[in-house]
Amino acid sequence: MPGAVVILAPPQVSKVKNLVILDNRTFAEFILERCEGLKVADGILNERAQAMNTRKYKHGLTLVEMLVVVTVIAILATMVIGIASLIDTQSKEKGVKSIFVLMEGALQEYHEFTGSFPQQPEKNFLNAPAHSETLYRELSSIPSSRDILEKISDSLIEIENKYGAAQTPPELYDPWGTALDYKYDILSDNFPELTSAGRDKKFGTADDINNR
Ligand SMILES: [Ca+2]
Ligand SMILES: [Ca+2]
Repeated sequence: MPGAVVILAPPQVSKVKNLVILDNRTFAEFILERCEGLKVADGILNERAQAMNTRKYKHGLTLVEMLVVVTVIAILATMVIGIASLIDTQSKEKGVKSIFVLMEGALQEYHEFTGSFPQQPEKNFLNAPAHSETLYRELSSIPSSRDILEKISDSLIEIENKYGAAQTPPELYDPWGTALDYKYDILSDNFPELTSAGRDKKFGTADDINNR
């Protein structure tokens, strides 16, 4: 068409060529530079990972901390064992007092029937099993006393025979397995004396339990 203005499109320039022109470098140099950049970034990431690992190591338990933990566990275990032992002792002490109540009842019945308590004037804890045998034999001879004796657990009577010792008259034991001592002297005592050797199984020590 005559007189028409023809507008030509601007020449297409590739982005890569643009970079080459702007930075005045070859494409190969550009790629190499980018690769270097990636290596640097990779190095930084490695350093960070190492730093994190170091921090993790620091958060682990040191030897001193381990010792503290072990000590605390040992103290707690000792406390638990101590409390269990205390509860066991208290329960056995209550058991002894219950036996004394029954024995006193049986002794009262014996006194009602005979007008006196079984005689056992010797004061010697070494002979406690023999003293206990005397008491058991006497109480068993009176029906109303024997009825009360039968309420006492079999586990507290005649333990020595259960372990194969020579057959001897039965006697009474405390929950720790020591024969109960019995003493009554009509000339000096108002009421018979019953004694358990207590937890330490020895007579004459502070933990002895007496009915008086
Ligand atoms: Ca015996
Ligand atoms: Ca004792």
